[in-house]
Amino acid sequence: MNNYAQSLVERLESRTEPKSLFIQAVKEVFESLDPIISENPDIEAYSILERISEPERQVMFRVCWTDDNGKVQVNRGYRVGFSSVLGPYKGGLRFHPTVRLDVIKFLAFEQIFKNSLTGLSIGGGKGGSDFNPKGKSDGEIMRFCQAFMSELYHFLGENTDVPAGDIGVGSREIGYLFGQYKRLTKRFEQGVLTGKQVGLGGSLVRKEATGFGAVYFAQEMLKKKKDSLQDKVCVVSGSGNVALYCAKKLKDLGAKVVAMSDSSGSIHDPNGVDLDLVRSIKEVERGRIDSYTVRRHGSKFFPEKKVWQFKCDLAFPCATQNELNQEDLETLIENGCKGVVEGANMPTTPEAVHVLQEKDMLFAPGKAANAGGVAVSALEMQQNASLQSWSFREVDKRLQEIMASIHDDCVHFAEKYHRPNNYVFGANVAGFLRVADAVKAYGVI
Ligand code: NDP
Ligand code: 2IT
Repeated sequence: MNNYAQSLVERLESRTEPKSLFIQAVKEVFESLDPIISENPDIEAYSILERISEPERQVMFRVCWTDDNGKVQVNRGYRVGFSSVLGPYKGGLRFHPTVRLDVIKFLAFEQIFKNSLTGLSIGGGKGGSDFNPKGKSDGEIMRFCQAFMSELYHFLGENTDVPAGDIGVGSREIGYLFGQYKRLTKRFEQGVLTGKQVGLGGSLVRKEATGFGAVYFAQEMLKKKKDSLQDKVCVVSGSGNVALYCAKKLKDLGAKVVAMSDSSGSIHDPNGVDLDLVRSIKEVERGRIDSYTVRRHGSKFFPEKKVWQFKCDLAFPCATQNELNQEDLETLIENGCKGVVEGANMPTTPEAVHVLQEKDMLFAPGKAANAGGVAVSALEMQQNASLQSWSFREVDKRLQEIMASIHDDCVHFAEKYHRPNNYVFGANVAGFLRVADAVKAYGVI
């Protein structure tokens, strides 16, 4: 890594917890920037890296709510506004017991470059809580969302900060959050949250966008190699929003998804996973994935096992960070896997990414491949601002164009700097340059 970037990483490390996910994300971006820093002395002179790696603001707050037994519960809420040089802070909210400031900082940092890659006017932010939605009643979810928004609303606005969903937050939670925002502000400010229910200001295709987008990105990569998704055997980790619609689009394009998972284990279905059944278990019943095998002959459940153990051509990590490590990758490679496409944020460990690059395998980094979700969020903001609602076909077409354009930008910068096929490099450089230009253009603020 360039000396200037390295000294900054050391300074950040001295102020951060060990094994920080935020530092992992910073290193991954900075490592790509060597040639850019060398040819642009202004980056160091204007302290661009320092300004990009220090969040503009971080909010932490207490969230008190009452559970169904009348007991008062206390959680912690977060919102990190990392960069607003390209637009209002934009990024999801995560409700999961593992959430802490470091998790939100890493996600918000990734979001800056992802959002830049979309070419749309959105800055980078992220938020969430250590609240665990699992097993909670609908009333408990509503009361938690209302309590969370009662603190967060001070910091939001359609031109300031626009949250959406992430792990544990879907259109139900966004509905409760919007209702409370409206109640507190007395304003029907539709564009203040995205991922709303369709019919209530939500965009068609937002629900499907991240998963569909990841598959459109994979399709572009394969097309460049004169290949396609037809008959490819795929494994998809997770069974939430991103995983479900990634699997659906894979199937629509002729691939076969043979395994999916949740945090309790994996299911393997050699005949191809029945996606309507998974959707009904996870989206409607909010149940556990093992119940799939009871209803589907020939499938098997593997408690606590990951999907990387199964033979496949392509792997789609769509659950959470660092879920695919070097050992997992070696198993995938032994079984003939040719590539990894990240639907989740930073799901592949740095060691596994290194192996993928050494072996020149197909590798689509999350900040490029999963940008479809936030891109359609920005399209939702555009529709809300202009009081329009576009058809499924129209939004899907725009999503495909955005994913193809992100793909081409990655390829352009990878080739320009003699790193063909290196989508990590291409995505980091393309995302960074647009942000760096804006930081410089706006002066020292
Ligand atoms: P969901 O909450 O809908 O689904 C998450 C899935 O991942 C569930 O199957 C869950 O299993 C599993 N999972 C979550 N945490 C863990 C964990 N610590 N260990 C094992 N499994 C886990 O979330 P999304 O589908 O929205 O998000 C998935 C990933 O995609 C995240 O990395 C998110 O940041 C990223 N992403 C999401 C976008 C969006 O628009 N929603 C956009 C871009 C990226 P279980 O049900 O058992 O908890
Ligand atoms: O990680 C992500 O890009 C998201 N969770 C979606 C963010 C958004 O604002 O739609």
